[in-house]
Parts: sequence; structure tokens; C-alpha cells
Amino acid sequence: MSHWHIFGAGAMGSLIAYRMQHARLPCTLLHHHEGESSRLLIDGQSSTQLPIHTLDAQAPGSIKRLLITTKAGQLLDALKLAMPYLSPNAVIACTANGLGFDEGFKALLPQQNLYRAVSTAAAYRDHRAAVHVVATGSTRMGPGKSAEDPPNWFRDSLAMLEGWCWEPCMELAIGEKFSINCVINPLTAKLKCLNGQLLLLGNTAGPELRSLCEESEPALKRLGLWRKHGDLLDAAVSVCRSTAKNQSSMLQDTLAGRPTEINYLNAELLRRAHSLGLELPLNQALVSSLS
Ligand code: KPL
Repeated sequence: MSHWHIFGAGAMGSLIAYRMQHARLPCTLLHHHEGESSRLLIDGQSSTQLPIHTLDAQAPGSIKRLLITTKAGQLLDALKLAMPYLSPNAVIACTANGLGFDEGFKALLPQQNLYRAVSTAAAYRDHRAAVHVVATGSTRMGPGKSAEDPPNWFRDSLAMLEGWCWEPCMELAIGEKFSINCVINPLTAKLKCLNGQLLLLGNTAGPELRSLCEESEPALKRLGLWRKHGDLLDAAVSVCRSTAKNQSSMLQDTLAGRPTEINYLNAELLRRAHSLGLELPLNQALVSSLS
């Protein structure tokens, strides 16, 4: 059975470690610095203390399966810190939102693939750093680019977690999640509101969400990122409904004074759109106000 090292003891990392512990799957939750030795995780009525280990307490070359659960902006730094501890053919995966870190990954580990996990699972850290589970959601994992059947390292561990499935080619899933995150996350961070508050009474889209979707969808389509038949607006409304009580990850980062993923979401969209000669003023304004 694969033993996973989960690097990043924030909301997502703690949630995955909790699910693995619950399913009796071997895993080690890692932090890069000393300080917190456990994380309180609250799931409805039950609470669990998850042990957190430090990266430098691991034996060099010992990590065979690494799941990096930091945000996009810390992903490459986390990878650099973890590299001395990786075994030669280690499997490396991440849960970060966004696009634009593949080249940095290839520069560090040219021979290896970065597997991606795209998740609708939701959890948040409160002011005491306790993690609260909001929704189990679903998580799709697979190779960033070329198609691949589920490997043993997935089937013997992560596949057993509720809501997890293998996605032979993640490109579509990543583009879809990127598109949704580009419209919901910056608006909730700017308006300091829950996902559901982007909707009007009666669950139709509010004006900000409508305008941002109208501006972004044509560019996302031309860039091959939004390939679904339906409208981006309808999909965004449906995510806002199903995650109505969530604080988006960008709102959580903004409220906690942490760097946001805007550089890997709307700023990356602007860079790609710019190469096609497209201007996206609403996206530009959000990037300027949230960077
Ligand atoms: O992925 C999310 C995020 O907050 O990053 C959504 C889907 C918007 C749910 O909150």
C-alpha cells in the first residue's frame, strides 16, 4: 500500500490526511517548520488531533509519494524544500488551483510528471488554526497532460477515499476548474462575501458575476480552457449554489493576510489572453486590486 507524505498542513492537506487516517491508509502530514505538532480537525460533531511532522525529520531519499497541498504560489518553494527527501522515482502530485507553474516544475525535475488533483472538497482554518470540514466534495486526480490509466499508487490508496476518482487526462478538468476559480474567487475576495452571496435572491447571478463571466468566457474558450457545451455563467451559478456557505480559498487567504492565488488565476488568464491580443478590463481591475 502506498504511503503518502502530504506536504502542507493547511485546510486541504489536513482534510486529506484526516480522510486517509479515517480510511486507515498510511500517510504523514508534513510542515516545513517546527512549531505546530498537531492540527485540530473538526468534522461536524467529531474532532480529531492530526499529528504534524517536520520535513527535516524525514530520512533523505525516503519519500516515495508526495502530495503537495500548498497554494500555487508556494508550490515550487515546497518542492525545492522536499527534493532532498524524495526517492529517485517518487510520484509527485499537487492540489493547487490555477495554471502557470508547470514550467517551474519541469525546470526543477525535468524527468518527472506533476500529477494534479482538482477538488471540490471544502474546509477552512479558523482563527485558532483548527480546520473545519465543510464538504467532502469530489476529487479528480490524473496526469497534467498525456492520458494515463490509473497507476497502482492511486488504486492502492487514494482511490479508496470517498469522492476520489482517477481522471485519465486532466487537461479538461484543470481548464474547467481554472475558469470557475477565475470568476468566483476574485469576486468573493473583493466583495468579502460567501460564494452564495454572488447570487441574487432566487439564485440567479448577481451583476458582478454576470459581467465577469461575459468578459472571461470568450477568452477562456479561445484559449481552450473552457470547453464545456454549457455557459460559464450557468456553471458558476451552480457552483455558487452548491458551495453557498463556503468562503472561497481566495477570500480565506485575503482575510488571513496571506498571498492569494491571483497570479496563477486571473493574472495568468490575462497573460494568455494578451498573447491573443485580447483585453480583459474587469479581470485587469481585479488583478490590480488583489495583487
Ligand atoms: O475552488 C474553490 C475555491 O474556493 O478555491 C471554489 C470552487 C470556488 C469553492 O469555494
